[in-house]
Amino acid sequence: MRLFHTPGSPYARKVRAAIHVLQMTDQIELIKVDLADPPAELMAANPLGKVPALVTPDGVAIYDSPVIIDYLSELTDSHVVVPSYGATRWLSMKQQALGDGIADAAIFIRRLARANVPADNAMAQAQFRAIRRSIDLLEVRVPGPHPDVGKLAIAAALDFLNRVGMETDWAASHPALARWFDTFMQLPCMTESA
Ligand SMILES: N[C@@H](CCC(=O)N[C@@H](CS)C(=O)NCC(=O)O)C(=O)O
Repeated sequence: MRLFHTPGSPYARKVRAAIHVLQMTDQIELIKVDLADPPAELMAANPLGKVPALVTPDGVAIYDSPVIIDYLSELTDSHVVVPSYGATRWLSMKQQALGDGIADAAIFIRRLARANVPADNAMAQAQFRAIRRSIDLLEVRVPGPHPDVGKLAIAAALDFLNRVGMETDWAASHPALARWFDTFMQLPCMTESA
C-alpha cells in the first residue's frame, strides 16, 4: 500500500502513528508530496488533492485520515486504535474530532495569514477561540495514556501548534495537559512517526 503524505501534516502524522501502533510499517510505502505542486497520482487518488491519501495494492483510494485509520484497523482485525463499541469508542471518536478540529482551525489561521489577513480579523479570532476552548476542555478532561485514534489526533494537533509556533504558551497555562502530552510524545508510535 502507498500513503501519500507530507511530514508536516497533523492528519498524516496521526495516520503514520496509527500505522506504527498497528505494526503495519513494513506494509505501507510513504510517498512524500509537495502540496504546492501536488503529483497527478495524488489528484487521481483524492480529488480533493489533500493528504493523507492511501492507495491499496488493488488501486483503491482511501481518504480522509479517519477513514484510512478505520480501514487499516479493519484490515488487521484490530480494535487497538479504533475501539469497537461503547463509551470507549465514542470517546475516542470524539477526541479524534476535537484533535482534528484543532488542526483544522490552526491550518485555517495559517491560510488567512498567508493571504495577508491580519491576525485580529474576526475569522482568525474565532478560530483562535476555538483552539483555546478545546485546550481548556482537554485540561479538565485529560486524555488517557492509550494510543487510540483520539489521543493520536490530539497529540498530533498539539505538536502541530508547537511546530508552527501557534498558541505556544498552551503548555505553561495547561499543566495537566502538558504532562500528558510530554509523556505521550515519548511513545514509540510518536517518536517513530515524527
Ligand atoms: N479531513 C482531512 C484533512 C486533510 C487536510 O486538510 N490536509 C491538508 C494538509 S495538512 C492538505 O492536504 N491540504 C491541501 C489542500 O487543502 O489543498 C483529513 O483528516 O485527512
